[in-house]
Amino acid sequence: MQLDDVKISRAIVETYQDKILEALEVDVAIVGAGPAGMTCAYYLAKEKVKVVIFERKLSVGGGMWGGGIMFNEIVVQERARRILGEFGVTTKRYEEGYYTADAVEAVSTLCSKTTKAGARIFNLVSAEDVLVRRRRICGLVLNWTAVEMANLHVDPITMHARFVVDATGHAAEVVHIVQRKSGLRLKTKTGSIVGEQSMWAEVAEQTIMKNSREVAGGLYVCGMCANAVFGAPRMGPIFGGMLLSGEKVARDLLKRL
Ligand code: 48F
Repeated sequence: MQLDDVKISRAIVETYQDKILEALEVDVAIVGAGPAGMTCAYYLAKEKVKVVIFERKLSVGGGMWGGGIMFNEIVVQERARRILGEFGVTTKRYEEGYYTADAVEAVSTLCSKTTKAGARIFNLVSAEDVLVRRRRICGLVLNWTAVEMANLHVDPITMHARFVVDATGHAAEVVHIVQRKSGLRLKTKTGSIVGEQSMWAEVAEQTIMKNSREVAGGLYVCGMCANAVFGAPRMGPIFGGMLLSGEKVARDLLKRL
């Protein structure tokens, strides 16, 4: 059989069209395919929840690839090692309470298990706005990252989700949009984004659990975004909190879906 170049193109266009159409109405839409967003999607997809992730960049993994200062090893604490174990990521004991994992193995395994569990990841797509109806976040406004980068005046498309999760890391992009445009009061102590504090792993890894929750009707925060929004420290290259936060938001959402 001879390969038909146009058939190859047709196969891509038709299957992508099916995928994106399927993604326009979901239970949960997650913005950001970093460790927190992927973990959240994994635990939802495992329970047959219809979940999609939109990721701005070409590659998934966010800040996990580079470990600390580009030494591609991550650290997790005892509590979080269980999650890496569930994914099948190898961990090595460094000292009591400290475990390391290869950052590349961690990202690629998280991504593989998350997509195989049924979560759909759309890379090269940015969330540029939200849908707000009856004072509730109920969807996203999406555009190609290439459009954003080229600063082209091209209108976006929209999708509907019963819940949206901001997993955009330090930038907390979705919550910033909601704060700027919706007029909604956030469920923080000030009613606005409190802002991230300086690095303190011990406090950051504890507070992230209580900060990983609903911040406005229909909108959850997870991962570093949770601490940035509720005003807690950053934690640097320890990644246990990202995994535990993703799992916690998934558990909370499962109760509501
Ligand atoms: O930054 P990121 O890895 O967030 P995370 O999962 O993990 C944080 C850690 O990497 C690290 C840490 C804290 O000290 O331990 O920072 O909370 O992943 C966030 C992802 O969101 C994407 C971005 O490209 C990245 O891959 N992203 C950000 N804004 C948008 C977005 C957007 N508007 N639309 C789509 N994707």
